[in-house]
Amino acid sequence: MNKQEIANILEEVASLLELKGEDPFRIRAYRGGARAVLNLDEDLRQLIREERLTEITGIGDHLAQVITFLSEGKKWPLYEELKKEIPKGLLEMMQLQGLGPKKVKALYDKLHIRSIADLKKALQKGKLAHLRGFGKKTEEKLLHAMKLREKGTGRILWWDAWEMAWPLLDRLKKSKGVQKAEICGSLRRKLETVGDLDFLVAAEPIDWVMKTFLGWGEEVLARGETKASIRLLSGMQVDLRVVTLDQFPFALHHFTGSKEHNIKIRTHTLKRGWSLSEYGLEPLRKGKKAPPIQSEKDLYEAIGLSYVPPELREDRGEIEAAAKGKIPRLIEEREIQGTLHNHTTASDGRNTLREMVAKGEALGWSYLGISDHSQSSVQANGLSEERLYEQVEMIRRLNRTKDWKIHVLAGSECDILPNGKLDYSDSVLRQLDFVIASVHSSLGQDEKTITKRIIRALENPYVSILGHLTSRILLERDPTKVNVKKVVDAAIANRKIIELNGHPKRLDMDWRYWKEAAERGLLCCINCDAHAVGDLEFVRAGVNVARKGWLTKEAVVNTFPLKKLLPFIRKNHNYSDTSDEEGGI
Ligand code: DGT
Ligand code: CA
Ligand code: CA
Ligand code: ZN
Repeated sequence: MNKQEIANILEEVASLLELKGEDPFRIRAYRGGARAVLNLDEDLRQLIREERLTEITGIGDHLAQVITFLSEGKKWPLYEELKKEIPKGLLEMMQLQGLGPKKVKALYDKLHIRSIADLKKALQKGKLAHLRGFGKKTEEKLLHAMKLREKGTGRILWWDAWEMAWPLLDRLKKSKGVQKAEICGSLRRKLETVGDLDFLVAAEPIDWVMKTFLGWGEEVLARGETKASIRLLSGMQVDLRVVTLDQFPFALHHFTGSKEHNIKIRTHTLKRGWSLSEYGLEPLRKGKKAPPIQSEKDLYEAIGLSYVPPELREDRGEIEAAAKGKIPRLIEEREIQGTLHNHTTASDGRNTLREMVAKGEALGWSYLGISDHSQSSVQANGLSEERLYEQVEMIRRLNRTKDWKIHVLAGSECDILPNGKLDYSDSVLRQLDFVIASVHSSLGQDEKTITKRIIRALENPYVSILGHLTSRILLERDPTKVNVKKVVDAAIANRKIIELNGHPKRLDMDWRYWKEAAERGLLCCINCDAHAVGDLEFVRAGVNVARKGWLTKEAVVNTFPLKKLLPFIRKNHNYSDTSDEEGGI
């Protein structure tokens, strides 16, 4: 069992105990354990081997035992008992927005609701209205949450799909007879959510790899000589196609998609006198001979196009650009020099300032911005002015110690209040190195109001960056109704940066807007919205979708070295105010 799977089980046990109304202390311990496992910097297996698990904060003797047990693939009696005792549907119900363990328990005890399907029926019959603690509002919320869930059925976040897929790819590659193996489909194109996993393999003979693959299935959905589909225990569908080495580049291109890209490419190819299929390239007139093709790059070249990276294959002008040799050199993860949207234990983060800084340094970044929540975000333990000043002072001191090479920037993720004012006064904001302004409340405002609200915030001279434009949570919460074009116009006019929030659940502003916005001069900052050290790796998810948005390093301010970055994030500051406090820049 890998660390994701172990964390999932700990989390599930915590939820099951919660449903039983058990000791909150115990529940918190399992939940903390799940997080600790997920955030491990070191290799889990090595920690187990060296019996050093208990050195990790949040993992005591008991948890260490459980984790060791699970990692060896053994059954954990407590988990098995709980699963028998509590209907599976209750856990699924807890994933609905607005339904915590107490409410689920009440529904089960009083109305015998055991699944989302039961709940839907009860809602339709208006049965919930009489239950204590379930008003009209809760009913509406639940109906909406259910609709969202149905819409999103089957799709999962790219990040989760990737975690699931890469170990499988590894196993395919090691399987007997396999010459080449690749991930295809939306996962390879780095789409924000993924419907199923697609694998392509070149193998000779094919029966070994086929057998291995079918063995992973909880259920075999389809099987043929060269293709098969299975369903994993998690419910995810996985497709496999096996081809010969000669066919591999053609099949790789075909199964990477998108469908729209494929259709356009085929039309383009026909016009040039060739017919392209998943098996090869054939001349329309006899006598013509196709050049040797060993890679996708050869394939694109043979049909008169420059190579199109998978992220761009969405039929958004990439074929036209490739025909003119105008595919840009897309941004790469290694070009990122730091990120700015990061939380610490001062607000709702799980790691301290020092821990976050140490991780930033370990990643080789040259700067790290700290942007805890502002005072109105009470639920996120937002900082009062006084606490913000203390933090700024702490950061300045930390920079002076020269304990780290990385430079820490003192900022804030300042709420944009419902009327468009900021949550701190200008005299506070001007003392910061940068300000991210974000909407966290009144998400239901109509388009005109919320658009005006955000534009007003962008007009504040001390705001540097607009955070997660639409506040969407992928597969969970719809984006706000903001008019993106107007906000982008305002950002450009006020010379503000818009964030590309790399949190796998956000990826906001959406990649579909970036190409045009950047062409018109908008600058991007790829952030992690990190609430723990492990989250700093979300930068990869941000870079993925930045690439889908055609962004190059010139359009992304956090590829700039510190000296070049500062004028962009503080351009309206009066530099004399901040005197020599930033020594060392
Ligand atoms: P997903 O799974 O919904 O996230 O999206 P994809 O793009 O992975 O779609 P999937 O798994 O149905 O198919 C994988 C690729 O196979 C797809 O991107 C392009 C290719 N493909 C599938 N069906 C068709 C088709 O009807 N026509 C063409 N030209 N290509 C197809
Ligand atoms: Ca797919
Ligand atoms: Ca598929
Ligand atoms: Zn936020």
